[in-house]
Amino acid sequence: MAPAHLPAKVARRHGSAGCRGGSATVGQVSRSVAGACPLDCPDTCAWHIEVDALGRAVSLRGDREHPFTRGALCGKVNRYLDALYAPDRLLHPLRRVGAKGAGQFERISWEEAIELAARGIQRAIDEDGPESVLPYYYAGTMGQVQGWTLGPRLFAALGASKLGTTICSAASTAALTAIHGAKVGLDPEDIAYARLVLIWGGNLLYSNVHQWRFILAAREAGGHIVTIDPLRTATADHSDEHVKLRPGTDGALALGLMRAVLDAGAADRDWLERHAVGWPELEARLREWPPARAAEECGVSLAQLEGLGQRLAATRPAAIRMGLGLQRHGGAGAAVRAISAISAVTGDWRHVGGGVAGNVSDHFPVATTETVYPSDLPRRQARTINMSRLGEALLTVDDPPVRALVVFNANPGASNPAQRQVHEGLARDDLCTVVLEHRLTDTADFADVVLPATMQPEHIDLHTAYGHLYMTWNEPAVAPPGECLPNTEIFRRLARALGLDHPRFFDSDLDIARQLLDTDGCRAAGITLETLRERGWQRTVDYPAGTAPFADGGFPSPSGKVELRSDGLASLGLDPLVGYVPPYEVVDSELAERYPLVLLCPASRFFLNSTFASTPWHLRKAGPLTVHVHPDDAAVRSLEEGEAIVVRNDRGSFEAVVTVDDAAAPGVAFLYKSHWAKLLPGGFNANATTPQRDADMGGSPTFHDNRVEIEPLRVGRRAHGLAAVGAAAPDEV
Ligand SMILES: Nc1nc2c(c(=O)[nH]1)N[C@H]1C(S)=C(S)[C@@H](COP(=O)(O)OP(=O)(O)OC[C@H]3O[C@@H](n4cnc5c(=O)[nH]c(N)nc54)[C@H](O)[C@@H]3O)O[C@H]1N2
Ligand SMILES: Nc1nc2c(c(=O)[nH]1)N[C@H]1C(S)=C(S)[C@@H](COP(=O)(O)OP(=O)(O)OC[C@H]3O[C@@H](n4cnc5c(=O)[nH]c(N)nc54)[C@H](O)[C@@H]3O)O[C@H]1N2
Ligand SMILES: [Mo]
Repeated sequence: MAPAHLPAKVARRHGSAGCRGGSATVGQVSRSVAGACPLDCPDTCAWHIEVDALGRAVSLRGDREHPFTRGALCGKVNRYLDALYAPDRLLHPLRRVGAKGAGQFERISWEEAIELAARGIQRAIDEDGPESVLPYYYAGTMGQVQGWTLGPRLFAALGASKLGTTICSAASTAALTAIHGAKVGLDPEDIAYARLVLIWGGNLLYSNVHQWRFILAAREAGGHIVTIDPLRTATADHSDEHVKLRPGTDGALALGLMRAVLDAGAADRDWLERHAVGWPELEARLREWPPARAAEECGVSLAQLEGLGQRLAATRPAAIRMGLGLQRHGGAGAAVRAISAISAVTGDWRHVGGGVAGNVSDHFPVATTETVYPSDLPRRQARTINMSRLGEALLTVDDPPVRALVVFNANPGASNPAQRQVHEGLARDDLCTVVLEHRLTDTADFADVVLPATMQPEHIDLHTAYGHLYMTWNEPAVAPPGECLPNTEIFRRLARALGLDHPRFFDSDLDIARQLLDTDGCRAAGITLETLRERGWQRTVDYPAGTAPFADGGFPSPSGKVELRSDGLASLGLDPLVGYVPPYEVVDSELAERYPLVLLCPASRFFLNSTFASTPWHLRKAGPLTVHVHPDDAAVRSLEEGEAIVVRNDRGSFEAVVTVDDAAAPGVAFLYKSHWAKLLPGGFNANATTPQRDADMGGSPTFHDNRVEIEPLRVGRRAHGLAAVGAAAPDEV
């Protein structure tokens, strides 16, 4: 394990993203290399890795000059080097020797491994056509180069099934695109200027920690901070007000609040007339949403809803920081639209610090599509498979069936809904599965071939962000261990083995980065590969923080306005007007008889999805898989603090321990995602119960719209393996 406590006396950078020298001996820092945290998180931190004379990374710290992340890393990433040097790091290609899922492998050479993978893919193509090949990937790294470029390019050229990348935020994307034209909005830095902040469906202190500093700045200037969440999270605890609404009813809350603004005479009619489409229709619809109706639907008191409505009517600027938790429900897209509409109704876009900050990644002018599908490379049409329905795709799709699956930057065996189906599908004997990974995950255990991939300090990458407006460069700091290769190089070798010879399959990582940056937007922002490598990070928009870029409209929608009524949605058969779509299982009273508890499963403080879920420090800090149950619900079921339980519904079940608290309302239980299923006593995590059902927009999954029942694990009261490692050592708290 790398000693993480060595003195980090290094030349302070501003400028070179590359190396800074010093005459160091072993263990002493000899150079500092600038990079980016690759994790799927809004914050995309700029970091520096200190490397010793032996070429080992010895410490890691945040870049103090980065305007958004400002030198602090989160607790889990402070221990990133534990994961880099963890004993479970894969160092060599492997071939499966045991049953699928058993995790038994033997070491093979790269030549054999690539040959095996290529043979599996070719056989699927020969027998069932190219659509029987499915690449499966997500944001295990958010790096643009190691992420979704050479792999998708290769598979598109083969004519493989395309992947609908829905698992996280597709409903939010569809809704933001419908209302604003793209994923754009309030600069998250500017929330410091707001005098009212609504933190809506996001647990910032766990999953967007660097945002908090800007919220504190707003509060120090007299701002009022409200968290809207069914759970009393740490974020809610640190806010001035908590709206503890019924899960999945945010759209109704937004309509009730807009109605209150209207009733207070505070709708900004002048701004709406000039910069919105559909206000008269929305105004008419708001007449159907008196605050009392909204309060009842959301399970909040009328006094609280009216109080917040009056505050919203009276306070400018008001900022909304939208998380993604609220859009893991049936009515997700409608909710994101309705919340976004608030800022138009209040005219908040006029003001610095007013408006909605959801996903802001479309402010990054990178040429993703052009890079993945270069014009000189023939591309074949193919069907799309929704990644959130992977279980179904592997078990029931037969036109053609999926015969070869290539997984990278993702761990669907832990992170996907309908986990039993996913595992059953992965266990199919007639499926060839290739997994590019750092460790033997729940998914890799089912692979025919496992290919060891590099981690962030070992490869080049380029990062956009979804929670701030700075592009970041990642320079390799250390040599890859063992035989690990970057994803890109693995795809080059695979292309060659598949007999492909077009030069676009062999572009270098720097070529790809250059292609991504070849846009007018980058030119306007003064970003080139050279400037980015030199400086480490750069702002991606051509206006500074503290600007209200949408004060006079200019949204990237077809009309250039906020589209409260969207023709695009109408053409999809969806309600064109901002409105409310109720959740599915939350409001299903028949289902509630059998499964009385709604189970939420949001971001864990110490894992990043299932990343870090095998690293000892992180695992110890996360503790055993623990379901929080309200005292009333615990009493009815005779559940005692700390006892082993089974959580189940028709889709499956998992084992956990219970803790009794009132963070949620009666009828709502919760736990944090995503322990590795194979490290849990029953072999499944919460996703054994989560539904494979699309939300209203985008084919998004509905992880939090999930009804379950909980009972004590009576069979022999099995002691929970993880409970033993659950207690944190006192010095680590
Ligand atoms: N530490 C850590 N950070 C992470 C992650 C992680 O796993 N760990 N994951 C990363 C990823 S991939 C993502 S997408 C983001 C996710 O992070 P967030 O955007 O914060 O999303 P969630 O964690 O799903 O849920 C956030 C909050 O929404 C609440 N919520 C659930 N249902 C509803 C609802 O119906 N209405 C409202 N108003 N709130 C609701 C949950 O109780 C939770 O407190 O975080 C990223 N950052
Ligand atoms: N119950 C429940 N489930 C959820 C959610 C929830 O709220 N509740 N949230 C969902 C959300 S928001 C998301 S985004 C998904 C995330 O689901 P996934 O995208 O599957 O994320 P992880 O489970 O973290 O798996 C990422 C894997 O990528 C690997 N990886 C990282 N970098 C690289 C690389 O450079 N090369 C290669 N080859 N591999 C790499 C890591 O080792 C890790 O195993 O999970 C979803 N699952
Ligand atoms: Mo996500």
